Amino acid sequence: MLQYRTFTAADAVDWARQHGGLSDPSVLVDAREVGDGNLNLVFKIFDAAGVSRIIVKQALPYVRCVGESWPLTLDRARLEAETLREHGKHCPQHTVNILHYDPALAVMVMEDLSDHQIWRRELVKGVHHPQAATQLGEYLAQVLFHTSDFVLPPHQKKAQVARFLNPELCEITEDLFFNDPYCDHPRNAWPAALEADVGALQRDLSLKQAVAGLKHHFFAHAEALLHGDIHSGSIFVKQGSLKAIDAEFGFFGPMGFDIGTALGNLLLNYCALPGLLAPREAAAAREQRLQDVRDLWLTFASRFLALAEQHTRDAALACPGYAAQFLQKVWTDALGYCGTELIRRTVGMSHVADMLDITDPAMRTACIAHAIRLGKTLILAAPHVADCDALLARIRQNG
Ligand code: SR1
Ligand code: MG
Repeated sequence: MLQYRTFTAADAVDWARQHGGLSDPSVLVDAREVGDGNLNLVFKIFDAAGVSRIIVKQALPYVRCVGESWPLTLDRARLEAETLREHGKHCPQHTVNILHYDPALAVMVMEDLSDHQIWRRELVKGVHHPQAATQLGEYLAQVLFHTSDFVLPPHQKKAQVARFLNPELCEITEDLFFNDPYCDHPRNAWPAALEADVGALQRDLSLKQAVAGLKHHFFAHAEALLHGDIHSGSIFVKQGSLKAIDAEFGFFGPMGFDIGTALGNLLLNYCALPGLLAPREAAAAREQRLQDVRDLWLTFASRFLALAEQHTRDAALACPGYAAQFLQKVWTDALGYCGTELIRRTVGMSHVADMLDITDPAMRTACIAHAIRLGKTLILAAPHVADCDALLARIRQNG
């Protein structure tokens, strides 16, 4: 039985040779640690020509971006590998392929996506991928529908819920999304000029009640196997292709959380664009982001409804009109969660490159202020925003 140890580059090469599935593993000669996320080690494994061929990812026993003072379960590697494998069954074209997983070492070997780019980096540069939002809507519809009660028999569903219990990673989300930004917490950070805005946010009782409702729903609604952290940094794109990665936050939760997280990151970019690009380019890119929002939701909703018409296993859930009614609730939840993503990424701990890369401090502050305002509006207005057109109108009104 292997004992856990932190991989060196040489270990990663050796592991990729054993488990990468190459017909001639000896071509793999070198590794570079490239992880820029908050939690894990990620090695690219190269052949002699310097071409990256395989990825080896290892969970550390703590939160990487904080250090050993914040321990974290190694079981998250299992949850990530199994979530991605489960999602890969339902949407292989948009899910990274996991080639091997080792529980003792908390190591995964996966397909190399070096011909793709991280979507957030593209959005920050103003590079448009016109099919990405539609593809993300397709991914979310397939994986959420097929892991829900619309498809899984009750005993199987409950066994899956148990298999994907993820209390430690969920607790991170519970704290970072729904607690920290609304109180005085050392993990929070915002520009000094926004002190009054954040103070008002933290004293807003109606807002805090709405956030409590979203947190409670996150605790209590095991609707489908979520990705759990589907922001634009967890998505690789190239023209015509999209792949979801990084599913260590996977668990059975409310569908609106995944959709809201995805929409929230498009809107963070929307708010940041005036600080990232020249005015004319920023205005054009903002229209593209709004189109992305529309494409994502409309694709998700239409694919979900089509799947529900063809495949609903449960007699009660198959009742005509029920799937559409359910989707309306998912939409309302998604808008609320979208608002919490905007606020936790600007007031809370995990800030995003969309804002951090704005070089002019005054402009950065203005963009962050916009995201906070929009987040607050969405959380409060979610039950009154009937559809995508109403959402886009609210976003435009918000500045
Ligand atoms: C301590 S982990 C902080 C954030 O990084 C991950 O990517 C998740 O978004 C999490 O909330
Ligand atoms: Mg991640």
